[in-house]
Amino acid sequence: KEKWPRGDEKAWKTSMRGLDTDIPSITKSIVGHVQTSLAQQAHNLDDLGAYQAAALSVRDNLILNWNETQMHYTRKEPKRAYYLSLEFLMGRTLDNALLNLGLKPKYDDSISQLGFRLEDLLEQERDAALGNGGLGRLAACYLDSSASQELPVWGYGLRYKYGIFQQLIAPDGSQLEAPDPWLEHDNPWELPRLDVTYEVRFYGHSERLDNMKAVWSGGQEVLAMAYDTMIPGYETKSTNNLRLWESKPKRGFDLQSFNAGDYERAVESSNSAAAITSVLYPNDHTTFGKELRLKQQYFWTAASLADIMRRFKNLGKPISEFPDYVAIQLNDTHPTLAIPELMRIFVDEEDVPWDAAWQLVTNTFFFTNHTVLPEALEKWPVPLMQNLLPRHMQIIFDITEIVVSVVEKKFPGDRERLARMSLIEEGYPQNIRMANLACIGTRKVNGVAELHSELVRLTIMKDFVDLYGVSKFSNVTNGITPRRWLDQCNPRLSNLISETLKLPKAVFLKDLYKLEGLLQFADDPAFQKKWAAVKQSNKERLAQHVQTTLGLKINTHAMFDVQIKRLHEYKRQTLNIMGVIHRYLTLKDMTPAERKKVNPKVVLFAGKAAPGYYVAKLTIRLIVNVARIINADADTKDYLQLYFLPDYSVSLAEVLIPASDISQHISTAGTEASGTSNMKFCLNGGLLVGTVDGANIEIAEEVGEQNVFFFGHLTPAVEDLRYKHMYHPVPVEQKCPPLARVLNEVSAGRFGDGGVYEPLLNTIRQHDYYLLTEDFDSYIQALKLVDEAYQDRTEWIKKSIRTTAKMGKFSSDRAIQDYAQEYWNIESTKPE
Ligand code: B1N
Repeated sequence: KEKWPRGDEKAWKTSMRGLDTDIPSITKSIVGHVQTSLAQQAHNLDDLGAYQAAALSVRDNLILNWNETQMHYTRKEPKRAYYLSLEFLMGRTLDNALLNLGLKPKYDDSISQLGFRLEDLLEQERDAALGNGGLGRLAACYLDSSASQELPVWGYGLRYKYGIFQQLIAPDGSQLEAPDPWLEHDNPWELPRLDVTYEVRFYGHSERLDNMKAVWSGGQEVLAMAYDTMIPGYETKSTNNLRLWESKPKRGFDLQSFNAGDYERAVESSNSAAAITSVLYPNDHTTFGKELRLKQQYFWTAASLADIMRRFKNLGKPISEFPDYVAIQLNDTHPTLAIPELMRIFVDEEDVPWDAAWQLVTNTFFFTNHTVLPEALEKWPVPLMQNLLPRHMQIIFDITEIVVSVVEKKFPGDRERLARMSLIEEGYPQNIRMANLACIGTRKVNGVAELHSELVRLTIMKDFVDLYGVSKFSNVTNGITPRRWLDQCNPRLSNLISETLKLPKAVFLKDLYKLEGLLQFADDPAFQKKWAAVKQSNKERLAQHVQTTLGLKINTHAMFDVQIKRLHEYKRQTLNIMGVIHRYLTLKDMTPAERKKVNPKVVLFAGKAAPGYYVAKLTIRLIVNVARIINADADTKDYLQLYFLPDYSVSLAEVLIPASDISQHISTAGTEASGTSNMKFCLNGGLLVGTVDGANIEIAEEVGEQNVFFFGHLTPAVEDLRYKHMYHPVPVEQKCPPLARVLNEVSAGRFGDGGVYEPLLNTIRQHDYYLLTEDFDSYIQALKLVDEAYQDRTEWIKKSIRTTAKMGKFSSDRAIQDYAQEYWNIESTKPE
């Protein structure tokens, strides 16, 4: 063995840095970074520079903890879990890192000494927005919970040069997209790993040998380079890793072996190596079958598996022990190619016999499904796969043989069943069903809320439940990290809770069930007053933010009603805006004296639409233009205000959520797998208006139905209603006159742009696939109950307190414990 350390051991030992945890060393470290890392000086340092220096100083601390944690893992050799996600919606890091390290007050002091304000510096940071919505933010919460619970978990993803697009609103109210150059100011939170690179092959040809083996050669090779982001645990040294891959051209590009057609494509800029990780695809819940997207998926899974394999091999264990050291969670079907890729590594490179390799693979992977919407289920055309990944196509065909033989054995002669379960969907072209592959290649499959997991078993995975039995299919209800979604976004509330429960924050931030202690204070008028004051100051903070960023003046003495999420027909922002218009028309019908009795309300929307999703974009345009009319109407503007806040982001959510009185989660029953912002609002004392869908149901179970505002048809009714709409359509005028009135006002141009909204209105008038006409009446009724409940402010505050108190279940710590114990079989372990 090599001598360690090299050179003079004493020189090493006496020179090792420790953490900067006292104010003088923190100040020294920040100033040191100003001087050397930034090459700036006190006289020319602005907020951005000060942010960068502070970030670099915090980063030093993170790196020291990271080094220790990773060294500990290397020595201890625990089983590790890897979370493969094409999206990680991290948001900002500085504030979170300071809170997790427990150093926020000290940095605050130190930064003030240097003449800056920590709050201002925090605002300098750009969001890391490498995700579309809930699925990506869930991955981020899970990393926080894994590190906080000292679990050996790494994330693997892609380092997109451009994250989710920036949303602008054009003068006519429609969405415009601009690129998100988040790396422009340099990203202090990532460490480029020039020495961690792998070659990834595309195209070429695969020649079969005997023993199910093959040799894959030729084609194009690109380089994957690692960038590491430190993931600090809360109140622990444990600091995990998020490894993101960047694509780079490899020198000695083998263009020679390309056939003429491939050569053409190889020189196209969109297909060049660097293009692979250039941009996050901004579509959720739709698949396009674009080659670049498939390239992203393979590039990422191949690099991640090569890295995992290298780490495993360093252990010197026999390959048969792979699943004893490695668990891999597939975040939706996006990383499903990891299944044939690991087969390729085992069979072609490690000489493992096919059947043994299949055993190892199916004991390594776990699969989470996040949606049952048919348009979201990934399928890849066979010819595309064949051309891009010829070896994987062979392996997929060979795995298909496994499916055929087990199905044939259990259900002899049931050809229809076989056709449904096959990995290959017949057609022109044939398609590969990634969800089927993800199911048969993994040990367990889970949905993300009870109802959703049930629907997974009853619909998309039904045949597989028949085959494997129900125990392979279970549920892990999603969760959110209370560090970011309580303490960081709502420090006033976490302070109040801490003071009231006489507990250090860390106690309930690590064990969210502790919030139940608030129940005994729900009837205490002094506490209620403080509770209401926190909500009020959060409304003012939001109003201030909107005033400075958009120049709009929000009435902070109104009820705040918020819907923030991706724009999608199934999420029914249209139902909300139609409800707002209905409210406006009702107000207009009233006499001034009647209006005076109405409690003022501010309705806030935010969210992005996929750039190619016409109806969703039209919904934004309608909201913006309705807002213009309503907010300018002297009769009603004191009672109803409407805003669409552009460019929704994690950072904006952190300001919006603590300010809400109610939030809307109003998907057609059975369509929203879970939802996670519903949990965030409730944790911050906002009440929920929602359908009986996703995690709303479990929230109601916890807080009691009397504390939520449920409406709408239930899941079992949806299918029949859709059938009726298809074959026995009833005009809206007949079915739901109040909604018909709203639609007609929009059609008639009351909110401008006469005619342009017809395609949107027609989705309701014609098939009404998402059943707005069925749920509108009960929706309006629910909002009326909200108004009535809000009149009795004391009762309202009690509901709010009780809601927060019962959010224990929705901590992502609980969800991660479930994955760690029931799926990955990993244990906590920490340095020292
Ligand atoms: O995943 C979240 C859930 O809380 C939401 O209910 C669910 O809608 C969301 C294709 C998706 N499902 N599917 C996606 C994202 C990107 C993409 O390219 C699909 N996102 C969800 C967390 O479980």
